Amino acid sequence: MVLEKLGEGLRNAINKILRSTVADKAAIEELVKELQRALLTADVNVELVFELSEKIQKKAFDETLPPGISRREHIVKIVYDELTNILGRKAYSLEIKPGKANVIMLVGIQGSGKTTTVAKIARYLGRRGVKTGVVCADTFRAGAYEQLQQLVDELGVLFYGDPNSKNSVAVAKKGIENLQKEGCEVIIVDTSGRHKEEKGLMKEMQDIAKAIQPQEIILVVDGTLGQQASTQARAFKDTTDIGSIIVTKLDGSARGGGALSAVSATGAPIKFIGIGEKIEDIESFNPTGFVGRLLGMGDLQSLLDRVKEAEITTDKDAAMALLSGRFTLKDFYNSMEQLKKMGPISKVLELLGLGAKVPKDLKDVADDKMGNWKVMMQSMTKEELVNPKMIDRPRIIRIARGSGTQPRDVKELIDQYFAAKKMAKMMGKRRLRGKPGMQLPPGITPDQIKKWKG
Ligand SMILES: Nc1nc2c(ncn2[C@@H]2O[C@H](COP(=O)(O)OP(=O)(O)O)[C@@H](O)[C@H]2O)c(=O)[nH]1
Ligand SMILES: [Mg+2]
Repeated sequence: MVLEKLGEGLRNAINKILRSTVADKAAIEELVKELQRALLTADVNVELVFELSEKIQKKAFDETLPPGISRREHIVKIVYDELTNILGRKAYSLEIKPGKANVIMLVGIQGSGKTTTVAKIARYLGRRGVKTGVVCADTFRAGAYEQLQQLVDELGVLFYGDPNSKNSVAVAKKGIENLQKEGCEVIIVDTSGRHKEEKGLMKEMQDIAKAIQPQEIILVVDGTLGQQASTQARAFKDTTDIGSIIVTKLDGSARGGGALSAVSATGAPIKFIGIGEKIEDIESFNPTGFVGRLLGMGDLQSLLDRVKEAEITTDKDAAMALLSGRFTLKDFYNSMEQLKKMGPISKVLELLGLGAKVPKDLKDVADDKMGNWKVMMQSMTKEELVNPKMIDRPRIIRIARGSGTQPRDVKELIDQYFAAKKMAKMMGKRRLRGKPGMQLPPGITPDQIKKWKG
């Protein structure tokens, strides 16, 4: 299992909070302490760990709970999100342009796992139907040629090398030429990495890259280095903008978590991870899935699904409340504000499949005028808020003056309100009819819904 020890530590911490009777301050502190211990043991950078702890502590109490989700469950979701964050969140993949030979060059210091990884990627691509060839351009290390040849021997992967040449650039060029003629879509070039320090390695890389013009250069980094891995990653990222990274030896390494998070913190995309000595021990790296597995998918996945669902329900119900027919100006404002929390209003309505049905004005206006609306509403009387119909021209002028806005702004708010109301009348009846067991968004009561429905 990859990062076994880290996963165990994280799972223990999470199970503890899930089993606790109350998720109070003390329980959160305990959770954070255990997470810290697990992460620091895995050599994750201290600053990263403290940043993560702070975020978890803050969000644990600051965020509104989605309906039907307990504080404890919500906290687990937060932990999951924050862990994913330090691993980069995004998944990257190899980009293979069709109709030409894509040259990929692997670099990295000796022993990092380049040659093994060349063969692993060749197999990986071959199994996905990509015609792949490999070139041994390591003319430095004795036996490099045989090593790669043996690794790819039974894979149906084309191989090029020249055990008698000492000129790596010439071999690389010749290999690419040959394999191109054979119709390879991807050609992977293995290099020697004979320079041990970053500077020399980068220079060596640039020399070969200049000669063979690869589409992509991949730095292979040894995951057992822990957070030290970031030194190479950073030097690499500064040197090339067509670079991505593979972190190897994450199987059984106690410091792999540190390596992954530190490399990810440099902003260099991690495309694969090496998880064993065997040729099939490679995976494309997907931070969300990876963290899920670390934390022990099964139970966690259903919890995450439930939180997500509850969040979507909240969105929907807030929208429905907005669209439910008879509401006061204040209800209108509250609902819009609720929606706004979830993102740009136009986006939220689109997600709900309502985008097309909502008047364009309302969508455009709502996103940037709500601050003004609030001030104007503060200048209205209680009666006006409940019954906006009574707001005539003199009242409009008074409200505008009181809120430091223009009468046309006040008029616009009122128009928007009536537009929303009209639309709601059309849709609300249909939409709100019978929704047994419907979860109400926080702050909205069944009575309110009844009132809105009329
Ligand atoms: N456990 C483990 N060993 C690996 C992994 N990748 C490479 N190795 C081992 O690391 C050593 C060096 O690998 P090699 O490919 O020759 O490195 P190179 O010098 O960069 O070409 C070999 O013993 C490999 O079997 C991995 O993901 N996990
Ligand atoms: Mg090698």
